[in-house]
Amino acid sequence: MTPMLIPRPHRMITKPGHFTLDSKTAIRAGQGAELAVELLRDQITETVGLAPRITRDGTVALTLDSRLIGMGEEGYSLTVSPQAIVLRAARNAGLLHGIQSLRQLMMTATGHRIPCVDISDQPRFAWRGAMIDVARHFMPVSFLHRFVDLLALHKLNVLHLHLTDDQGWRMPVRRYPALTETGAWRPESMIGPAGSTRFDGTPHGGAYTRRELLDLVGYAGERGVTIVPEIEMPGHAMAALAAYPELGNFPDREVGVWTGWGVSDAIFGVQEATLDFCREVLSEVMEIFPSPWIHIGGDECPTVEWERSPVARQRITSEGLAGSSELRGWFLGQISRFLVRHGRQPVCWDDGDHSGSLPAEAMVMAWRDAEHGLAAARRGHQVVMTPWQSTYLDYPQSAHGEPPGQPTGIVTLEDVYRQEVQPSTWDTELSSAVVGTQGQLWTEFAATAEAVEYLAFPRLCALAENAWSGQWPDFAERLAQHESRLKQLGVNYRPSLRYDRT
Ligand code: TNX
Repeated sequence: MTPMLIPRPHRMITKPGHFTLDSKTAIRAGQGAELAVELLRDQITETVGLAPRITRDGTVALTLDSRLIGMGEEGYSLTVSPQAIVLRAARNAGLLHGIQSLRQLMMTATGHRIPCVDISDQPRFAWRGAMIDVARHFMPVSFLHRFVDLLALHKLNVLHLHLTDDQGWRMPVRRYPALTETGAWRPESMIGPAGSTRFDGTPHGGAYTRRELLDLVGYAGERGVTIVPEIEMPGHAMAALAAYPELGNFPDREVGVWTGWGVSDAIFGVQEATLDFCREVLSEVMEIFPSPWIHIGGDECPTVEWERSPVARQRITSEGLAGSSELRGWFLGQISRFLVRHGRQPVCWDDGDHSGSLPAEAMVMAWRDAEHGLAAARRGHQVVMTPWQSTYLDYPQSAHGEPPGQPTGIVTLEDVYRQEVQPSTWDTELSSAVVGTQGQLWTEFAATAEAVEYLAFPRLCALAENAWSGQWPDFAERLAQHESRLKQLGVNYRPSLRYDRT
């Protein structure tokens, strides 16, 4: 059987013969490759049940060589011959990707025999990710580890963690303990779409500990995955307001952790104390997450409360803004500059960018459509393409046979695969603002890890291939083989890979 990888390597030649892994196989680590070697050893043990030694004369060799920098920060070359397996890269990230290619080869090998290949590989885009919303439904940290591993298998390198929203706050903050004591729990959840009148009657919630988040960051780092944390502001903030009503616009008004779905009018106020709160929270976020990028939300922020708030009106006057709609940009601009001062790159959803008040360093996620990505690129921002039409994995993947209780709308495997990450109509300079793409797993209608996996796969396989290597006619054929890997890992993927909308 010809081995087929996902994502498709930039160049891969299959040769006759094979390398046999057995109890005598040992791994040799070149200088700087010590960390990657640990991962390879674990992968060999997990996949074929051997526990190779690490020696100076092993026949599986990992080498870091800066002369390979022509293959980019994440490129690698992998040669399997009957005598040896040689993996080389300029950077650790490249070695980690090469290990995943080898892992895929091992997973489809018969009798520990790895077919001879010659691979040289590197990605099209630097940002290849998935976002998971752990606010609408809390996901156990063990699942996040598993999910990171599945991302790494597909050479996806970003896990964007949507940690806060109206329905729950999941990150502990030392200065504000009520965020997780109060803000992480809701009495029940809505069944059905926004505005539904049915509720499940059971409390829901949960929060991670600092230790758990630090361990997750470490685990992801060992696999070449960056965890990008998101703290939502100024909208989608009801869980925080439930814990600290004084951060809102009407402190005397009771706000609970929201049990419904949709967009709420209850948002952060623009008083100095609230901005201080956001900066304090982000300081603790930066302690836990070394990511160069910190996401501050910025989406779906109705301004009705600001229209009625004397504090907001005063802020509009003192800052010389045209009205309450400009306050959102002002708020995000303030917080973005704080992050920039701390050496981090702020990220926000495209509707947070409309008034042009973000610093140029801010990165924008274009979720409404590519046009909004273009607008952000014109304002000088880097852009991650996240259009709902092709990256919202919370939508069902077909019109038939999906579990009940899904949102209306369809995003097929093919919609994901065909996304034009750099639209051909953009001129070259603007196209180069696009750093990549990611899939969105919003969880209003996915209450369990199994449900999330079902939505994620195989659509993330398609996204990974599009982001790493582009679109290839043999994707369906390769995916059919890849299914056996998902099976081996016990992934609850959606079988019967139909492309159509019918
Ligand atoms: C819009 S996209 C949202 C989310 C929802 C999602 C459901 C975006 C930045 N906001 O709050 O979960 O739609 O598809």
